[in-house]
Amino acid sequence: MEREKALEVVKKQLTEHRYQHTLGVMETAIELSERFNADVKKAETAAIFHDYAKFRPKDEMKQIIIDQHMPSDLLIHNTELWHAPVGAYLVKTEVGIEDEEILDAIRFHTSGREEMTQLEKVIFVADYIEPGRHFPGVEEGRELAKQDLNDALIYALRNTIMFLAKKNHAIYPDTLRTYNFLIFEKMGEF
Ligand code: DGI
Ligand code: FE
Ligand code: FE
Repeated sequence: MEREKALEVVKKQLTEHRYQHTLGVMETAIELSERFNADVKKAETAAIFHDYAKFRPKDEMKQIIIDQHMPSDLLIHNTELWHAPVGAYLVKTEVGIEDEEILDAIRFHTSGREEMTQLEKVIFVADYIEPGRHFPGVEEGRELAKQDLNDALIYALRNTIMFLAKKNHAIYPDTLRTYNFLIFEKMGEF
């Protein structure tokens, strides 16, 4: 889908603030794809649609998780996790995007997963470091992403895990699995 058309479609689903975030993720994802050899066009499309389901009513998302046999452990965890897999489903059924690599990048953009593709990593990191993000540590994430995509990803995961743990929130198992996988993989490098 052409960029202008895709942006027009997603804009209707988002607040102005979330739309500006989406533009930031798009620009960052294109940059990272060029730097780390992911498919630039797929990254653009995945970035544009990554938060497509962000403002769907919780009961609609819950029903989709149940009906589409998505992992049921999602239902006991933070509802903020739901828009990623539900977004992949809706982007396929409502927008008509069929490319499974793009849909997986949307599906795993919040939790991550073991053995992420380059495209999935690019979207995850771009979501974390886009220019509109302002939180302590974001600048270090941006610096790491200039050199090493895995290091930026580990950093984003570690910060998210620590942020949730400090607030006494549960950590979704896939988030921890992603972190552990990357750490073991990195240890294997030495
Ligand atoms: O949709 P965005 O705000 O752009 O970013 P996102 O898709 O990464 O969602 C971030 C939210 O998801 C944030 O409020 C924390 C929450 N979250 C991410 N990972 C986990 C999580 N919540 C729990 N409980 N466990 C997680 O592992
Ligand atoms: Fe998101
Ligand atoms: Fe986002």
